[in-house]
Amino acid sequence: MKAFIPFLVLAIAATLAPSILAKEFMVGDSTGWTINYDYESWVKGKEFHVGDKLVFKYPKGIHNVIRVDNATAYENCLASTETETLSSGNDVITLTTPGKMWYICGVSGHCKEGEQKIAIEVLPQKLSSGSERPSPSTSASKGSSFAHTHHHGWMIANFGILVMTIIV
Ligand SMILES: *[C@@H]1O[C@H](CO)[C@@H](O)[C@H](O)[C@H]1NC(C)=O
Ligand SMILES: [Cu+2]
Repeated sequence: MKAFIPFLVLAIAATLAPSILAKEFMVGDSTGWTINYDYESWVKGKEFHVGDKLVFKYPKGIHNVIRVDNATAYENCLASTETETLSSGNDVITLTTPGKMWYICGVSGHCKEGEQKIAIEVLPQKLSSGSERPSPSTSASKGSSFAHTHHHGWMIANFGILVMTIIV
């Protein structure tokens, strides 16, 4: 009976496939968020979907992350005064809406001379791959609800595994 447990775990994981598709992108990979790095190339070939996360990692106090409103502001490194500045050194941004997104470092000169800026295109939420079931929640457009599904899914999975362990 114990031999079936891995299969049960797999079966549970498969039913949860849509909720574990969300990806976390470390901006700049091991280099992180800094000046004189080619973020344009880093973005190339990557697909960003609603529900995915961008992680900006840098020594706290050295850089920051500010969202800018449009391509013009991005080109000219103009941060909107209304957007919040992230400065924890480990800033996680969950992509919640499809469309273009622009982020820059607000430290003087870093965006303009240091090219510390990133522009991405966010695609709609990825739901179907790896699952043949019709998706009941295709209309979900908010990344936040996605994050909840994610957590819930794992709680259910853990509970399922616990129950199976007790039964066996
Ligand atoms: C672009 O964003 C800037 C900065 O927030 C703003 O001042 C400007 O009006 C915006 N331009 C367009 C075309 O929306
Ligand atoms: Cu900076």
